[in-house]
Amino acid sequence: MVLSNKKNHPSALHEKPGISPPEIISPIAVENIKKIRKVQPSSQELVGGILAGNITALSRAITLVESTNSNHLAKANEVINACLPHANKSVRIGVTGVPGVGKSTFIEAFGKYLTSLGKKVAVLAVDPSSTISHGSILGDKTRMEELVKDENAFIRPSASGETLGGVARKTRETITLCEAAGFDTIIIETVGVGQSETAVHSMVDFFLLLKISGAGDELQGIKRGIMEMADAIVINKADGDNIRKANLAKLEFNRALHLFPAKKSGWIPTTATCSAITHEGISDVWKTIEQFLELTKENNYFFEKRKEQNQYWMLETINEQLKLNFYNHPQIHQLLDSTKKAVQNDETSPFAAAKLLLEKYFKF
Ligand SMILES: Nc1nc2c(ncn2[C@@H]2O[C@H](COP(=O)(O)OP(=O)(O)O)[C@@H](O)[C@H]2O)c(=O)[nH]1
Ligand SMILES: [Mg+2]
Repeated sequence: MVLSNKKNHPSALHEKPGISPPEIISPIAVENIKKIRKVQPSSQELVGGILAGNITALSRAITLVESTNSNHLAKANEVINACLPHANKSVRIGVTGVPGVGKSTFIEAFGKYLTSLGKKVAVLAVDPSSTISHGSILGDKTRMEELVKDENAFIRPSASGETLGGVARKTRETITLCEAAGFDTIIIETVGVGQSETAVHSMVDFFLLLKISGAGDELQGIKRGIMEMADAIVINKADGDNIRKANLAKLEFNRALHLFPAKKSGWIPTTATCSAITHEGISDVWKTIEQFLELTKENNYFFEKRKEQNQYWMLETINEQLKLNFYNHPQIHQLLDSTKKAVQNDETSPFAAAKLLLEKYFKF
């Protein structure tokens, strides 16, 4: 009885066959989109786009720079060479400091201040550890919420790579592309661990060291080399109860900086305090950089340093390529493991083994 009832009275879910709806996505459109996606823009098209300030073209070219595919790299080189005459008209600022000091928050506040002055700001990062942790990329994006939305700002997280040299080369080339796209202020954040500061120092005009106040032991644990590289030391988080301590830290750093030999630039490094949260002192950091630019352009140091940096990067690229070529050579790759073991077991000296491998490599 139940069954027959169901037959006569179809369930509420039953639908009468009506007019069938048109397909939402036409298969022809899908094919067309696929075709467009496959057609990569030529290097001339990319260059044209970049010079017109097109962000999509800029991002695509950076992706080529970051690629490991040799065709992509060849194309990237074409694009970079065509962009070079249009690059160079910028100020490049490096920002370093230990994790947690507030670099990303500072860059957000500083970047917003610069765009309010009508500047076009590109933010890049050198973080060779990001391939492992991925942490800083996520951190940066959330710390720079306002700057991400700013149409006069461009934020590109760190290129991934196995070596600092690789990441640094990609960042160097990305600077050229950003400048050709019309970005006049390039900010490069570095994680403040390992050797990344040295790499960043060698690609910027002005090097800013961010610090926070400690418990009166400001100078402990700070690497001498980093203080020597700094053009300005800025004590961040100078807000709330921290202001007094930050001012004391500033005095202490000021005293310490005077013990270093004079810089080739003729610039005397400055100390200041700021708060990336309240924005107190942020505009003063820019004033300092302007004074630095005025001095170093007048005494020509600015231009000389950029020339030196170009040479340095040529040599670094050669070193990097030679190393990669050696270690990626299939026969060397094979021999390396057994030779390493032989060295470990004292069967041969490290120097003799290295010499043998190099001799073999140059004969291949
Ligand atoms: N009170 C205060 N906190 C800050 C300031 N700048 C950054 N912070 C906080 O410090 C933490 C680390 O900041 P972040 O920008 O990620 O540091 P980074 O690792 O150096 O990039 C975050 O919780 C920020 O909100 C500041 O000027 N004042
Ligand atoms: Mg950060």
